[in-house]
Amino acid sequence: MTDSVKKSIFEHEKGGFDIESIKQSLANCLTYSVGKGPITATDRDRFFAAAYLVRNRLIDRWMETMRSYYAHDVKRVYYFSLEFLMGRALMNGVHNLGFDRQFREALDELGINLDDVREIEPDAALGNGGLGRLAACFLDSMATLDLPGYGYGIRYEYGMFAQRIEDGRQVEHPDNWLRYGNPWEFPRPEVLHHVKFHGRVVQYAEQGAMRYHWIDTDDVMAMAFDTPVPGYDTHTANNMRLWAAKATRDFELRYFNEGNYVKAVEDKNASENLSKVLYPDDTTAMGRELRLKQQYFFVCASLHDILRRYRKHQDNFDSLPDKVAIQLNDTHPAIAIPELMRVLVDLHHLGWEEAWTITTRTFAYTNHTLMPEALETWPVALFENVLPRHLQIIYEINHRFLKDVMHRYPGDTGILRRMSIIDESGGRRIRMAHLAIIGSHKVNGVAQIHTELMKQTIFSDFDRFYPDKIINITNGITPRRWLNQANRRLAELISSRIGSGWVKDLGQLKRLVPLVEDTTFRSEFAAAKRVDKEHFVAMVKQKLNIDINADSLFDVQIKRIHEYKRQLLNVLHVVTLYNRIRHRPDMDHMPRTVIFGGKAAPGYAMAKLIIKLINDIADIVNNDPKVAHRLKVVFIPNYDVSTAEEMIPAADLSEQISTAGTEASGTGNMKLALNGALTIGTADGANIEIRDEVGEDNIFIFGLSAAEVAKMKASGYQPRDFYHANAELQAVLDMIGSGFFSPDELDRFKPIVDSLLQYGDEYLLLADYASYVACQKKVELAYQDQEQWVRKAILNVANMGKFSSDRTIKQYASQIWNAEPVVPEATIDESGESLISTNS
Ligand code: NBX
Ligand code: IMP
Repeated sequence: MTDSVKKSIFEHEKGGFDIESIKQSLANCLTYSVGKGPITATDRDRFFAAAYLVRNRLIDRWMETMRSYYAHDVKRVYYFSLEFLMGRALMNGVHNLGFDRQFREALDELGINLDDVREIEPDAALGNGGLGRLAACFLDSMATLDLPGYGYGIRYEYGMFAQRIEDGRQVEHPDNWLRYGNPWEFPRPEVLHHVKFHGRVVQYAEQGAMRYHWIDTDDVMAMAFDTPVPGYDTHTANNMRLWAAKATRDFELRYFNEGNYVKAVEDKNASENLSKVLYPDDTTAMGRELRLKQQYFFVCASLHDILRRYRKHQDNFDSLPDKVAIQLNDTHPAIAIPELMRVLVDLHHLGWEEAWTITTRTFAYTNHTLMPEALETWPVALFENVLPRHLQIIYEINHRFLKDVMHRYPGDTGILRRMSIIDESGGRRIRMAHLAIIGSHKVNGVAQIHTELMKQTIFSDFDRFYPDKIINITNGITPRRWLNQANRRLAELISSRIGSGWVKDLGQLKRLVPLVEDTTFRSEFAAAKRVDKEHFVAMVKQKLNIDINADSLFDVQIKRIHEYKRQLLNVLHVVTLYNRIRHRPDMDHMPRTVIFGGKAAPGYAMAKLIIKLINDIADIVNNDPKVAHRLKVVFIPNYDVSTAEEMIPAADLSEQISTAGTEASGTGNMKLALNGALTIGTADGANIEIRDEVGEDNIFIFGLSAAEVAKMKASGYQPRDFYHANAELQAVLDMIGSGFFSPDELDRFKPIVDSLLQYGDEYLLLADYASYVACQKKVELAYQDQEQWVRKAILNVANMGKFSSDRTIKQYASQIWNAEPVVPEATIDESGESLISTNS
């Protein structure tokens, strides 16, 4: 290749966003990066070429962003999370770089079908649900707002399992997402950190101070993989750094020297297992040693990486909290608190008090759930074995903390017991939430009601002890992925009327409010929804061979399957409608399609049985000639980020029906409302704030409030009273319990009915049933007046501005991180000379 050819390839790669450059670049990437020509290339090859094309256009921004952070020596924000549910990156990259139209046209001109290429990309599904997707939305917002924000986590080799439905049941399949390679990641084999486990602690006095050494450890290496995170319509591209476990060299040598080659390779495998798989449970704390090791593994590597970066400019730790903010995504990374203490005290010989001040000023903790089974605790004995020095440090933190508590509440032993990091009831366990609160300067809940309940219930002692520590920051979602990308039709309609400023400033959607009076706008809005519904109809036909009717109300519940989210309450309503149709077939029944999607934790038998129940009901209802297409039930398999992007634009009704007081916030509720679905929901989580924004008339709220739930539980809730008082409810439960929907196994669903009638109905389905069914009737009446319905839908979209994750992130930046945006500038001049020293 001549130099001039090389140069022209390079020029194409760096940059052009016009159609010709994109076409040229796609050909170049196919040839020089994938190694295929146009005749032999498969759709996968074309996907990789497209990915490299996008990636090449990101790299300069990414490097310039990193350099400008150094140049300005800015305060960096580090989001520590065991989960990042990123989804696909291709169109997000195209979109955030702002060349959607050119990209589509270029592919078109080359005769390449964009959908075929786009759908090759596996989702990056390194998360379970809300908590993991929130982390992904936050990365998008931090980059878009030019905040120096880094994601730190684990590069799981297997992400969230793929769900298949076989004979109506969930079957889990491994998510081998890296099989064909990941074009977005840059391996950094030189960025390696030692992570220690097990071993023992020796202590000795040195110059009048006690020193601690953690020795005889089993070590694992953490190797960095970097992924650029592009902001929308800005030069900023931030970094997400994920760690993969690698065996240490000396580990291998030990056995090789003993001549035991096979054992060496086996043990190498064992240590590399650390980053093998994501734990697929989103509400139950995992008391497993491997999970604890995953947590420490990524926390240790990340902290060392951060301190290395910090020390390029600083020779002591005094200004660490002015340069570094670390946000703990739930308690999963809370071990970072004793780890930073260990580094400062044991390795750098700071005094305890000084180290503690630095540590608490650096960390902040977000709580995502009040569910008792999700609150992480670890057996002391396990900790002692895996992280012996950290256990000592936790004891010291606890000892000093309890001394302060004792000072404040002399003689109150109850409060010491309640607030201690160590739970002494039963086996001794470490309460990670207490550690996280004590070691952070701010703790936040994720919606107003959630934060209030946190302060009144699980953390009430802490709220009294640290009056301004616990604050609320209501969740949000990125409007880039969840409207502008996922719903092109609606996005373009909106932009045609109010411009595209809303994409970065979602409050501008308010300018749609006057357009509810505009008949053209209303009919265009309805038409956009209609086309999205038809797309969904085609998808369901193709994937499931079920015929659904685009004229029916699309009633959608998509989220993890969990008893507290009450998919079962929705099911009870479905069977109620079925009975009404069966018993009065000649009456008018409004056509409705009830659509479910969601995964159950593999070990959660009740959730899996609910999936089977939905599918068994679907089989009967969908094939009953009496129903005559007025009711359809569909379970969409393998609900993930990409499926969500397909389903959300087609929804009319959004089911957000958790027992009041159980759903911390919810973010699916925001995505659906932003896409013009009306919500039927309880006064729970962010539903309450959505109601405040869109107005009572444009949302369907039913059921007990959180306070009423608490009161009913306290006064001895009797689900059977509700069963006996309501004939329709009774009929529904009797049908399910006696095998109407499972003629091949009559008592299949008895455990479900028993959980309600025999075992106390923990989530108060029966108490809310009548109110839910009545509310669904109101939904039907509203839907029958299409003009009014469309007005309500528009007002939902128009009033969702608050729920942009940009607003959320600005609040974190000002109320917790004290971080400022940095507008990156090109720091490399034309000749390629760096303008900033890169000496480290
Ligand atoms: O976090 C979710 C909540 O359930 C949602 O209400 C909320 O909108 C979302 C984002 O804030 N929580 C979640 O996905 N997982 C956990 O909360 C969780 C906590 C501890 C644990 C496992 C999962 N051991
Ligand atoms: P890290 O911050 O050391 O992980 O490096 C990330 C990126 O930041 C590097 O690939 C460089 O592009 C840039 N970078 C690293 N160190 C320096 C520095 O000292 N000055 C300017 N840029 C740097």
